Amino acid sequence: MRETTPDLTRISKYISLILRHKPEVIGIKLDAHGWADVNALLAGISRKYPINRDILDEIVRSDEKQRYSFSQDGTKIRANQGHSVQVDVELPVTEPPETLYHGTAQRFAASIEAQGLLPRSRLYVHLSPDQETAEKVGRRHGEPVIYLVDAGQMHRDGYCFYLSANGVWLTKVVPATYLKRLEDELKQH
Ligand code: HQG
Repeated sequence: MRETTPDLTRISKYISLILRHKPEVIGIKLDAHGWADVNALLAGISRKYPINRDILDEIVRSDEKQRYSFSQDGTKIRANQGHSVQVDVELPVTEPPETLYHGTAQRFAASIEAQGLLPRSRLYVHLSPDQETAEKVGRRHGEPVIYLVDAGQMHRDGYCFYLSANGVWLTKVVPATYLKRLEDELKQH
């Protein structure tokens, strides 16, 4: 994943856990907008991994998905998207492109085609701007399948879309009627 050292990847995964899902693992709280105090985060992580502000800066700077942002004054940090905890990261409502993509695993296909896309443990369904990104997301779960999402029609029908600071499209649900499965081309490769 990350091209630098494996240790940074491990620390970054821990930071994702803290800033998206379980701040309590290091005894901190996120504020209503998802921000954590940088010093409190560093103190908490340092009980498990060697870290300092320079290392954190490097993790944030080099993250290939730009998962984290600092506040303007640099004293706070938050995840740009992906939360399961109820926070409002002030995502701008944004008009989506006509088509967005969702990569998932084959084994979820029947359920998705019956129920549509649901956020499951996260606050939103995550959608990708292109097929290639969706394929990578799907492969995290198993043999991938990609859905085309008729985001333009959803938008015209009144569904809200949000664009995260790192380019991930988010929406609450995608009813099955707006989904089209990209037929099994990927399996040929
Ligand atoms: C599936 C990564 C059955 C859904 C990525 C997905 C992304 C259903 C899984 C971000 C379903 C949830 C999010 C239904 C949805 N029945 N399965 N009705 N509706 N699902 O990990 O979208 O590396 O919570 O298809 O790049 O895979 O963590 O969501 O397979 O942007 O920064 O339920 O996480 O970024 O899985 O990934 P996830 P996701 P990070």
